[in-house]
Amino acid sequence: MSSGSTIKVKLSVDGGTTWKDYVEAPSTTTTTNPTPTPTASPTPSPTPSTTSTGVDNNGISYLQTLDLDGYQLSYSNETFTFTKNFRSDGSMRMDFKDRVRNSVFLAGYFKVTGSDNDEEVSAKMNGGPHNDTNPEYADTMDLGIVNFAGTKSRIRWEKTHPDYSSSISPTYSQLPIDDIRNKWLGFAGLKVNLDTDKDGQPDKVAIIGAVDVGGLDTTTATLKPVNNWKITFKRIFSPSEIGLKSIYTPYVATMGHPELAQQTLRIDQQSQSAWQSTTNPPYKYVTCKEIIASAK
Ligand SMILES: [Ca+2]
Repeated sequence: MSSGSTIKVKLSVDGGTTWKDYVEAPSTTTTTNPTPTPTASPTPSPTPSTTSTGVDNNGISYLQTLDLDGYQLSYSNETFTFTKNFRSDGSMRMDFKDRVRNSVFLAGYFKVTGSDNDEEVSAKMNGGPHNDTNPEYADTMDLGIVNFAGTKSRIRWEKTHPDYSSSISPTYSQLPIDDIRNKWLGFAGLKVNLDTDKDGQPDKVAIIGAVDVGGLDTTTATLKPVNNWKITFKRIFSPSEIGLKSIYTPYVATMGHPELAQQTLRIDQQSQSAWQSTTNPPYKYVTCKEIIASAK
C-alpha cells in the first residue's frame, strides 16, 4: 500500500526559497509493486496423537460405544504387537505389556473352534501378571465378551490369582448373536474410566464387550473388517461394585511396577498348532489401544 510520505523540497512560495513540507499525494494512477500478500504457509498437519473417527491401520473402527451416554472416546497409544502366549492345553493368550493404559481397548479378529458352548472369548483388562509368585498382582477385570454359542457375556473380578468373583451380567446387550465358531468375527473389550461429576477425576468405570458380526469381508483380497459391531456387554460400574484393589489404573502400577501392567485377549480350547501357523493362523488385526473418554 502506498501512502503519502513527507519529504522536504524547496518551494518558491514567497519569491525566495523557503523550506516547506510537501506531502506527496498517494498515487492512484500507477500501481506500485504491491506488497505481496504472503501466501499462508499451510500448517503441517501433525500425525494426530489421538483420534475418534475412522478406522485404524487394519480397518477396525474407533468404536464410540458410550456415545449415547454423552462421552466421546479418543484413541491413542496403539500397538499391534503382542506377546504370543499360545499354550499346549489349548489356551491362546495375546498379552500386551508395552505400557500402562488406564482405559483400554482390546480387539482382534478370530476364527474360533471348539465344542464347548460355554467357552468364551475374553478380555483381561487393567491387570498384572497371573502367577503364583505374586498372586495379588493379578487384580484383573475379566470380561467374557461372548461365549462360543453367542448367547452369554459376563464379567468377573480376579483380585488375587486364581480366585474369581461370581459373574456379573450386563445391564445392556444385543445378545444373542449367532454361534461364533468357524468364521472370522471381530471381538472387542473396553474398560473406560469415566468422570461423571466432571471434577477431573474418574469416578465410574464402563465395561463394554462387542462383536463385529459382519466379520471380515471375504470378497476383498485384504479381508477388511466389516465393522457391524453388536454390543454383547455393557455396564457402568460404581467403584463399590468392583471387587479389586485398584480400579482406575492397574494395581501393579500403584505398587511401583508399571512395567508389569498387562492386558490380554484369551480364547481357550483352540488348536495350538493352528495358532502357531506362520501362513494362516486363525487370528488377525489384534490390537491394544489407550482410550480417553471426554464428556460431549
Ligand atoms: Ca469425578
